[in-house]
Amino acid sequence: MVIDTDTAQDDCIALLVGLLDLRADLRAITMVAGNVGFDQQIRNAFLTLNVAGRLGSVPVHLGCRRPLVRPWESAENVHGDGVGGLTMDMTGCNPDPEHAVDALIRLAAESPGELTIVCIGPLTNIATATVKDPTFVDNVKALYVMGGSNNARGNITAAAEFNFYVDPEAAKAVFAAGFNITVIPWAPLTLEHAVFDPNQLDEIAALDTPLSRFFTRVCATTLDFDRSVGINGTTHPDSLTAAVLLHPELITRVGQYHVDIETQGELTRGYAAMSWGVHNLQPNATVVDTVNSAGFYDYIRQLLARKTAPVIQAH
Ligand SMILES: [Ca+2]
Repeated sequence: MVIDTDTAQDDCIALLVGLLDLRADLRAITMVAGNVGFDQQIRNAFLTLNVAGRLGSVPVHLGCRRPLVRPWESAENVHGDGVGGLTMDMTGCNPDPEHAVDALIRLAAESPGELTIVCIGPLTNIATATVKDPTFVDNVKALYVMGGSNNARGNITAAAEFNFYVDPEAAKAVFAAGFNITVIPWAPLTLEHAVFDPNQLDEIAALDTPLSRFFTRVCATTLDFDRSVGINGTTHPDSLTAAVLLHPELITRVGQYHVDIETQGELTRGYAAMSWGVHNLQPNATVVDTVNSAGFYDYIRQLLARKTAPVIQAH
């Protein structure tokens, strides 16, 4: 697997899933413009590699620094810097010189039909790879895409979820390209099944491992934001996306949908129209409707209970 990420808050937890789950074979981390400033996202990825004790073992490839046709918009009002102010000495933490789009194309071509990409940021890199290499779609086994809402509320606007809103043209292109896609939507799935409540956050903090301390710090800013908008806990769509790839038994119901992305709407830029089979549209995606939320929480808690050995002291 590869994780394509705009690394901030739950992206970091998704990276931990890819780095620490014994079922995962994480070949690369690819970076795309999204949540917070691009250079901050790079630092966040290396901070996560460090706390996992995996610095130097997985390459970080830098990808597209802005959406296909629109200016970049951040979610820094939600996530701050994405890691709760953590810093460390980045000496020796160098991204791989190969561009993320080229890395995605190469990794897919090296093992046709075997690579799954966990897409937890805007889909700019994936759309670009699709344009650059006509064989990319067929070489990729599957995309697990965090984005959109299934006939439910957005987050950055009433209609739209952030990843699809930031680069709607990329999202539209990816859903039209013919990939085998599984979608992990923001609402209702994340809001109903992937929010850790205050008791669960206390349990995680009580683990008092390097990973649990990292989790608490990284999620603190987003938790403040979530509470300000009426969500009583931390939201985990990205780590859920990685988790259900590795543990499909966590999924309790899916549906087949035709998914298309609004690029022109006056009020609905980035809206994902998820058609449920009655509009004469061929399904192009499997959308996860429900998961075992207690099982997902237990999985993350057990992951964070592991004792890792960070190489560099973070502050
Ligand atoms: Ca993300």
